[in-house]
Amino acid sequence: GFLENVITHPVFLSGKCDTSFIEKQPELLRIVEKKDRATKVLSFLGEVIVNGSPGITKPLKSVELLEARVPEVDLSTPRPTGSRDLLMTLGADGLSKRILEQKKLLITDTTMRDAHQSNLATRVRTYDLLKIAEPTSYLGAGLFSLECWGGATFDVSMRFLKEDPWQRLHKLSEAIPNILFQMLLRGSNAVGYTNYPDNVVQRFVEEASSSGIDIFRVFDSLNWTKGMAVAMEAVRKSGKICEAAICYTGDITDPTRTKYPLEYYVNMAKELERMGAHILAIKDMAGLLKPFAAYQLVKALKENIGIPVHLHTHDTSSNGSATLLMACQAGVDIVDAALSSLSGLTAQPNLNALVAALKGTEWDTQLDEEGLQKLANYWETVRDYYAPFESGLKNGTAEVYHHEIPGGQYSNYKPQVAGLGLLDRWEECKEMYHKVNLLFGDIVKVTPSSKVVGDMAMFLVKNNLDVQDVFTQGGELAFPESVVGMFKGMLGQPYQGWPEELQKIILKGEEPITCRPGELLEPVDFDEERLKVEEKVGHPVDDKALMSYILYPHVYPEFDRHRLDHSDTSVIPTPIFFYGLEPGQETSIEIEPGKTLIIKLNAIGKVHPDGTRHIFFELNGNARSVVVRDQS
Ligand code: 3PY
Ligand code: ZN
Repeated sequence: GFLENVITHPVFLSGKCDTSFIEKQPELLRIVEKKDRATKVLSFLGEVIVNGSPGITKPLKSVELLEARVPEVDLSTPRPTGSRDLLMTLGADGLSKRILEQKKLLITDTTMRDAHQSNLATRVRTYDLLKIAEPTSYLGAGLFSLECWGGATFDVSMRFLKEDPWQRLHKLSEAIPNILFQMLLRGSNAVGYTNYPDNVVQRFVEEASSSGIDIFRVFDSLNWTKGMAVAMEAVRKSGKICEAAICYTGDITDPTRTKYPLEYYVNMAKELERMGAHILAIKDMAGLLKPFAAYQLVKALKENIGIPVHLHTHDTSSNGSATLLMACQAGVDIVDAALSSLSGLTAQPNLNALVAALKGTEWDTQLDEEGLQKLANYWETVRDYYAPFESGLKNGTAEVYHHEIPGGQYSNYKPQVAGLGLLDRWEECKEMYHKVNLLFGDIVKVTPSSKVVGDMAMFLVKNNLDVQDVFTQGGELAFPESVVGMFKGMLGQPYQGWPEELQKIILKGEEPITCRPGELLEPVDFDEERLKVEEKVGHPVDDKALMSYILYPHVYPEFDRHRLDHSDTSVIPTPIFFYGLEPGQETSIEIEPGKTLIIKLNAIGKVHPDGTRHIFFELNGNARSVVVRDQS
């Protein structure tokens, strides 16, 4: 090892050296690096083998999972040109016009973001994304865009997967240079759950843009356009495509739901067009846009605005495909769908089926059906790795029209409910979500406002309260922090304002704000924050890591700690990462291009009196062991 290298080194043996000795002998350090990384990986694997993965109560056996077959593409043939090449030549305005000129339906593939956010609790790892990236750039070259970043992926990748979201984006964009990359940006909430100062939102957009994002879908969780302006301007300034979203809620075809009629959406769309949107998105985050409503809405939007319309829905009810087809008939320009094996349920409708349905029609997508099937086959096998994160839904449910829980929240809400020990009252928690929405005045529910509704619903169920009790016992109740913040105005203003009596009860005398929260927040001093984080983690950080820290000041240092302790574990194959190895099982881990560790688990030692175990490995043929504390 390193020590051996040092004490046997001639300079060291001569005694003519001080501490600069090591610095002057770079080869010694290289050995440290190499040996260290293997040890770090082994310590991580030992941890997983003994104590399992956090949050996985029913682990699978990695040895029983199949290796996903990566479709073969002839990499010696030139990569087909795609939508990104078009953006390069036409610019954002030119591309927006070009979209309007074509008849075929354009498709965004959400497999790499919303589909797994909705169906697999956002857990899909960079490892699995990268393996299919290059084939996607060939077989999916006709896609309008790949939604592959933003939303909850930023947080979850660091918090639970212990990997760097910026590195994911960078590597994906290297492998897929020809298709537009799309991200979901929560307006002033960026990729977080709270309002950030304007200069943070601006800097975030700059970093994301220079890291490979081409289309920013910007929304506000209360449809408050004032809360979108800073992000939209930043996107326009970056030269990328500003796609502004109207979030759809309620039901325009139900005469009893009067708060959000068709005109409400048309007016908002016109305003977003005036604010500089290149594309208008209908963000139907819960899948509430029924097929005939979709026809009406798209038709009205196409008649009233001059920019392309991009429809995003969720298939929670299982009416999703019908909604897309009706939108198509009404003249929608682009729709979101997910590769079949990750589609449906709370995620997007089935992309492969949609392409087949439109074949030979005037909207024919001209996509490569066979190629897309190969991509879907890959994801079918990969999905099995993530079985513990499935939502448990086995079929679509029209109940979503009642509870209105967004697709991306559904697979999170259930584990949260379980975490509070309320799983036996799951039905009640869904019903309470509905009641809380009405209590709050029937608001737009999407991250983070949807999380606030969920927090309040769980709070009431947990404390055996009903919504009426808020009015009679409100004074004594310690409402969740997120609820107080929202009623204070920290997520912006809802359409027609907050219910006044309720707002008074929740704020307990505190005055709400009605201005843009970003105006009140001090701009972040990036140099100061950098000093803070560098002191915390003990090493220099780059601009992207600094941004991760500013957005997630508690999560980032923990993630950084993991990387120091265990090295970059995103290179570990997913079944091994989550479920470890069985005695006798072998795996290979490419820690960097051309550098592979062959690791075999030989045996798991007995528990020592101090609660630790020895885990015996073979690393590239040599016996190695690590000591792990058994937490059981
Ligand atoms: C997110 O903000 O992550 C969403 O997917 C909202 O629909
Ligand atoms: Zn969505």
